[in-house]
Amino acid sequence: MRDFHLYVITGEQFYPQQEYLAVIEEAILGGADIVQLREKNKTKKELLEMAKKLKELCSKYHVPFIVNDHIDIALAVDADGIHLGQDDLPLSEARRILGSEKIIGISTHAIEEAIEAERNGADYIGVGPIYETKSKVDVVDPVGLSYIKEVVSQTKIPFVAIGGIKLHNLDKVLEAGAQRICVISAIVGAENVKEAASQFSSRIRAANRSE
Ligand code: 3NM
Repeated sequence: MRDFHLYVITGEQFYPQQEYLAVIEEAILGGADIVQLREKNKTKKELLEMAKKLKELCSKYHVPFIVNDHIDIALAVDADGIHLGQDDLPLSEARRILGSEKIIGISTHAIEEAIEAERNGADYIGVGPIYETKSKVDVVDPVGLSYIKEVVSQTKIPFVAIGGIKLHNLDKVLEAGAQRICVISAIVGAENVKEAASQFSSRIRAANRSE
């Protein structure tokens, strides 16, 4: 897996007046270097159409394209990988279906889950929600910065910090040890998506350089 630093996820509720492809293209132009399709209120048919177009867009910019939850859609569009939740298909099954070349990520909310994901061969994990978020329903309470520190000290797996990360709290997340940041609302819901992505990107890169 090629490394990345700014992971952007779709969220149609944040740009009701805009076309998702245009929003995601702006995010990529601003610096997003991995993209995930995650829409919880769409039919499979709708998701498949979105996935096809997003895959094409991401390929144009050489940005990996990940599908949330739906392994059939990931396979159908030859996505670069899949992102799983704790209650989705087990990692070993996903790996068997997708093979060793595809990226498999999994959300984790506690150190035991992070250690298990690493042991089971995930390519990366989500670490969150760091702060409160309205972008995911039924999510656990915020885990805070301490969870980032635990993951840094107890695992070697690449991770993205996620959940309520905004420009005003980004520095704290980076200082806690996150090198990769995952964002929905603060980027796709921004008035100027490209500018928001660009600010996230340059601050993450600067923090990674100064380590
Ligand atoms: N997963 P925003 S938090 C999709 O903790 C998702 O696993 C989370 O959206 C986790 O950047 C989250 O708008 C929502 O807070 C992130």
